Amino acid sequence: FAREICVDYFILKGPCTFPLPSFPPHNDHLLDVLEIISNVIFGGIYTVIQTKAKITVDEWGENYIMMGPYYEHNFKTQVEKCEPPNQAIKAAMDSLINNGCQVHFGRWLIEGSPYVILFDIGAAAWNLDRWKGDLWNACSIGLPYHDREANDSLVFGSLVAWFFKELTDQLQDKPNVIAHFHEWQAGTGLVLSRSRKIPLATVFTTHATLLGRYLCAGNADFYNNLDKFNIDQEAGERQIYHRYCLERAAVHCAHVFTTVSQITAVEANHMLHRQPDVVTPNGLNIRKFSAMHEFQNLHSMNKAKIQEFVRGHFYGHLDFNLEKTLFFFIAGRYEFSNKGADLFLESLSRLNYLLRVQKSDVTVVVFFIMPAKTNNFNVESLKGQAVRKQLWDTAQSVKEKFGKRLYESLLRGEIPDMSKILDRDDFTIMKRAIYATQRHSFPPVTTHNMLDDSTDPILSNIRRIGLFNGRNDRVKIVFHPEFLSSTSPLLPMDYEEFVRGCHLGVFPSYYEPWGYTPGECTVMGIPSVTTNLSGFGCFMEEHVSDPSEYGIYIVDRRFRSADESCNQLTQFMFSFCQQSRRQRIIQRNRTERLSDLLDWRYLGRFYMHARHLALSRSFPGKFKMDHLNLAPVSLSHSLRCTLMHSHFPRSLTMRT
Ligand code: U2F
Ligand code: UDP
Ligand code: G6P
Repeated sequence: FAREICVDYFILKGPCTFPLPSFPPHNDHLLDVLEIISNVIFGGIYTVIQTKAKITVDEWGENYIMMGPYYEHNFKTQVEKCEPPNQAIKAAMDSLINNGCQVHFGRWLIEGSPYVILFDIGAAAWNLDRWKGDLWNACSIGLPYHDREANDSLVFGSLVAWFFKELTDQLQDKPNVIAHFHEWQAGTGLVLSRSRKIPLATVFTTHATLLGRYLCAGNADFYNNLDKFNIDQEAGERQIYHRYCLERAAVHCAHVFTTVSQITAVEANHMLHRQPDVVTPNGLNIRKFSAMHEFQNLHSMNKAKIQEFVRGHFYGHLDFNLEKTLFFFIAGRYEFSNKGADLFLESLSRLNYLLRVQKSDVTVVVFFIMPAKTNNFNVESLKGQAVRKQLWDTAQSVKEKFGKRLYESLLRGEIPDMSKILDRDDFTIMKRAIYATQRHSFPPVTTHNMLDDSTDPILSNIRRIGLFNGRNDRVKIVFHPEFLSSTSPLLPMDYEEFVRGCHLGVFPSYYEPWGYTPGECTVMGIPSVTTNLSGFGCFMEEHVSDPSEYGIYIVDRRFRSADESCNQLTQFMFSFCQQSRRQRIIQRNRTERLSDLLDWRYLGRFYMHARHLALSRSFPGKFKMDHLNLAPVSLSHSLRCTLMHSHFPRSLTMRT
């Protein structure tokens, strides 16, 4: 462990009070870990499951299996079908299949290649009414017919519980099984398994509480009133009472309950009435480059791609210097106030004012990457890229002619008359190309045709603050209401490339149990803004003594008024605009050095701890905490040990 982590200890604050296991448990008991997720396609939970696979496979090998719903297309494109390696699993699957269910087994083609068991919800949906009855008998929760997601989760959960019954019958009391469920959609399987007394060690992780998400999105003063909400009534009014009951039941049925951050632990205590046993912070798979300059080069290459897009998008208005243009962005689920887009827009308006009155030569292009309802790219944005392409082609063809004539002239031993080397036709072509770049409107704020243009919160606020990409504006806005893809005709980059090409990620969330986006920036060496209401921001504040030195700017949204937070964010961005290129390069190097702190190789230990705790609670006769080597190890102690093995030059105190 000590040798795995290479973070200089003096950037870390005091000891972490959390007990960490020092070694994996003995494998004598042939444990199986089954991790159950439901309908997660994209977003943070997907990132957790996908990135954590590698270290879990390293720990458990063939005994680690993920379970989820079956989607034909995903199965065909991402899973390699194979036979279960374990006879008991095969028998349990066969038992379901012989009863008319469809269950698939394979390897998920991601890093670590974990095994997956996938249950076809549609093929088992005919059992729905009967299984609704079973759920009612188990815990008196009824599901309305119109809530498709809740009904699907019941079918999925019933299949999972049935599978566990068959599996544990096969195993008798030989190996023990740990089942780890994520989110309420998977929680039904946990509730049913426990009510049927199936011998499993269970863990339930919530990545956000249902009510927390709803209440915050509704503009409630959430954190000041945590203990005052009438939670049953609030859930009822939002017509999510049954979902909330499923979530709360899963939380209370689990042997071990975990959540992703301390701030969500407090929230869960109030919204779900159980204090989490373990906080399991979200990590990432850190890919280390052999040299610092490699990730700096990636920044440079990807920035050039963004600059190309900007050349097209702002054609006819390119009166700003691209070498002095900074790219900021916000990305994620489109929850306008939860993700802090409201605060961001207001601060951008103030930043624009500051840059203008200071007559700054810096321009900031801000990207909003948040999926909304659209019907494809708009004509103006596509035209921008076509115009840029045309100018490029014109320049190329004139360059060819110029080069050829120059070459021939040199062969004749003459230096040509530069004013005559191009003829009238060439000038005509160039003039036509320039005339085509005239436009009578401002460069568009959005790249797509929005379905709810008049009511869209980002667009409405842009209209209010008047940031329309005018010539005098130093802050320009591009709202890309779709996640990025390398096949886009407009901005052909995937998300990772885009992040690397930007200068600053801005994520001033109000409700953010963890928030992967700023962490992803960190590991790519891109500075970012987060808040002390996000799990990530609190984690950094807890462990790093001066996060802003390392390119993590934490906006105080807890103890300041909205206006003060807005000014603070404006100031962060304004100071950032005043940095020189050299300062930015140095800061990126420092940011990247924090990435070890976010590596699953270290953070995965909290998941290990949760599993051990679940074993000791569900099978107390077999597993005791001390058998499981759970002597408390403090974070700073471990990190201090690493000093001796540190591969890094310890230059962290260097100031820019
Ligand atoms: C928490 O975030 P979640 O992952 O639970 O948020 P979800 O709403 O489940 O994320 C999935 C979203 O991804 C979006 C879509 C889903 O709602 O809007 N989406 C999409 O629809 N299509 C795409 O192509 C890409 C995305 C929590 F809020 C975070 O703070 C935590 O970091 C996270 C992990 O613990 O859990
Ligand atoms: N993301 C993505 N493509 C995009 C924008 C975002 O794949 O164009 C991913 C991003 O990498 C991150 C996730 O969406 O992993 C958002 O996670 P976060 O925890 O910030 O928020 P959540 O959506 O889970 O609330
Ligand atoms: C990287 C590259 C440098 C480039 C710099 C631009 O560090 O290695 O060659 O000059 O990026 O930085 P900037 O912050 O101006 O995009």
